[in-house]
Amino acid sequence: MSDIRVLTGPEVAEHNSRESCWIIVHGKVYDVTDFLDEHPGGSRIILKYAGKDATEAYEPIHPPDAITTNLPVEKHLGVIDASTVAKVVKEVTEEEKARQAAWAARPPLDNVLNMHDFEVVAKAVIPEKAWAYYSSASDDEITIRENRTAFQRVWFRPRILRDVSTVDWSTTILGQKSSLPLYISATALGKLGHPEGELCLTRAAANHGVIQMIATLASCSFDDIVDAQANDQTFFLQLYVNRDREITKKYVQHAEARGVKGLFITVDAPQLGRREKDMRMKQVDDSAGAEVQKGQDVKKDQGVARAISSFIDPSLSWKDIPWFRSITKMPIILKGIATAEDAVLAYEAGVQGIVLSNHGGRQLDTARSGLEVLVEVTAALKARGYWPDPKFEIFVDGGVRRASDVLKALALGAKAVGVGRAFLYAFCAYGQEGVERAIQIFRDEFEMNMRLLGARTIDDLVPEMVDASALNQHIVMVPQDNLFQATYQPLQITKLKAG
Ligand code: 173
Repeated sequence: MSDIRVLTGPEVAEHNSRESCWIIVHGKVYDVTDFLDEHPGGSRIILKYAGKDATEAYEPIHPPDAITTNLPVEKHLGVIDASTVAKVVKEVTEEEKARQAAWAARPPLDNVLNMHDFEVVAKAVIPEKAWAYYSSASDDEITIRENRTAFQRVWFRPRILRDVSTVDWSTTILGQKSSLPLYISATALGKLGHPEGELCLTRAAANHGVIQMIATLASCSFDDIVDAQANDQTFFLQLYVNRDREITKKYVQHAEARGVKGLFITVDAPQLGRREKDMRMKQVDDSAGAEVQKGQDVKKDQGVARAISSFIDPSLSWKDIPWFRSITKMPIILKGIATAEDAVLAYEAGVQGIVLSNHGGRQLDTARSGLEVLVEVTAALKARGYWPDPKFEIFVDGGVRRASDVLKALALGAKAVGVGRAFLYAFCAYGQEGVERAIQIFRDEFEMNMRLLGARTIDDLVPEMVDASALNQHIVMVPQDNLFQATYQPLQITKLKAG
């Protein structure tokens, strides 16, 4: 006889209050009453599902094992008898109808010619909440725009008559082969935008020899992603450091045991930036909240990302680097360096690389672009005799949408660049196939641009191939990037309540 308790829908439905709150997730029933105030996203969102099935809301935002690891076993009440749960005929909202229509009306993939096209399609087909979370950046969103315009302040100095009948843009990143001089950078919560989430990236990357950086806060679990590994593909891991270092240690060592080839520690997010598009979406949600939540403590103003980021340790410091070295043999890379001073400290701390990044414009607004920082970093490292050093690689991310962007960063000394949102939007719009198409587009652009630049291999990309003299001039006339201007959605201001 099985001792697993089987519960019915009406039984669960009785526990629909702050005093007794049960929820169903993936067919199992949990008593979360005592957990309400500990929930990083606030109690209100759980209370919305009190006595009900919360799976749909839970799934994109939590790793599959979040509930089982956070809730003591005695709160795992049993399984639900599915036949007793009234099938909720979900009302199809106007927003949902519009999205379904947009999905059906997506242009054929062949019509997608560049990364901006993916962004337009993604915006039309994903839930508003997902769009708000992905596209948002901090404060006035100056830095996210600067990430694009910085690339436009660097101009090419192409060389001619160099027999470019064959060109080769393959490279190595931290000693790992890569078919392109870029990697898929970490972005969180992939299932908000596509039901298969980050696995779309994994499968496409495997087919094209591209390296994927797995995000700590991916919607798919780390093991689901690594289990999908094919063609000997390479993974890196992006790490948010937990206040509980034992958790971090276990996670890092598990990743190493599973063959991950580089540990990218995020160092620019001791607290998450205020992303107003995301926060406004939360206000919309809240105003639709149920009576049961009125007057309860809610972390109202945070948006999706801030709600789930409370485990990140703001006390992380340079003193922790030797500890990381002691727990793993993976190369360690600091992601989020924004000055020459810190690049020098990173080199002296003995890490294997740095990512010059402003977190896609999502952290400190008016922080400079990674591309601009690159120029001062290479100069400072060179002046101290630290660089070039084959054991220290410099990466740049933020705003990369074209192979020409990548080539500029490489000419200025980057080993490779990270591409986050562009691939995210590709899978939101077309799943795995979208990511494959995005990689193909990058490949076509590399071929053409390297020929036109007179670079046969990555080694031919030298500083003399670019004019970066305007890079740190923040007020200069730049030609408009028409596609970007047309697809980029400006911030909204608050609306007066209807009287
Ligand atoms: O940029 C982000 O949104 C991000 O890095 C993050 C951090 C914590 C939780 C979710 C996402």
